[in-house]
Amino acid sequence: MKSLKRVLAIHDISCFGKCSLTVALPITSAAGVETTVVPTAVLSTHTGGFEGFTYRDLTEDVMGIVEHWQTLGLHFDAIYSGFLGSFEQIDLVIELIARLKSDDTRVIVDPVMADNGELYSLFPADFPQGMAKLCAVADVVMPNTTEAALLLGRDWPLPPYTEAQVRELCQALTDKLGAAAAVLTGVAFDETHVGAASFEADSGQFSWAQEERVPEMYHGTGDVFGSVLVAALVRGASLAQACKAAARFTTASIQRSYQAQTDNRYGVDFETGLAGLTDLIEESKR
Ligand code: PXL
Repeated sequence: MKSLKRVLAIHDISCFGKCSLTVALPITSAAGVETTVVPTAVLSTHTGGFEGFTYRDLTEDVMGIVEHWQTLGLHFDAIYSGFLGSFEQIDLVIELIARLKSDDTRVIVDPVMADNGELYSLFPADFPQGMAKLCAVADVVMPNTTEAALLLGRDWPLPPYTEAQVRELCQALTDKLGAAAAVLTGVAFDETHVGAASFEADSGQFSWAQEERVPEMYHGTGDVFGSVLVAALVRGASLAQACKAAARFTTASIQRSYQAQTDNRYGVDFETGLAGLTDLIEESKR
């Protein structure tokens, strides 16, 4: 038997609302990938649309966890970071990567901080500069179009986009941030489809995955997409294949929640898709 691939997921735990670790853990595990976690904070809910949520910061615990693991000599096939609550946490994750990364570890950074043209209100205006520092140590950066614009210090380009515009944005992300590859989410070429695009700086390979647009926004979909992307990459999919699998799985999850008419803040029904996830990833590789 071959041993399982191992991912380290660094996100908060939003106890209710299906995002960050409550999404990353089940999805990567269901994809047959061992999931190790560093929880950066515990919140009663995520911050998108709920009032009065609790927030326990776990910044102080992170380095102790890392130092213990260093005594164990653990190997990670991927390190996947998401929502981080402060500049201090960004610096800690940069240090964690330096200490735990091996030559063959893929570092995937989702610079969670903005959507729909706006920085989330809990972050200061210079937060994108901190995230850009973290992106510089990533193999793959995974912003949505708003985050990409903030990272590059540009205005948010209103969708729909042209192919040339998306390619230029992806290339600028790798050129200016120093990451080897970029996956751009929230990419729409017309009114009825949406998906992701990917670009690899070394080969210049650019590709995209488009799915039918559901006319509703749901919380946590970036984390669903990112978790499938990471699982597919460590299972040997190319970046373009991993994007296709992630877009397909995320859209199917959104469609189920849209049909069930659940509250947008409560996340999407990814659970129903878990049993078929490994097959979906393997099919994307053919
Ligand atoms: O899904 C990203 C995310 C993760 N964690 C927390 C959040 C958000 C997005 O708003 O608030 C706490």
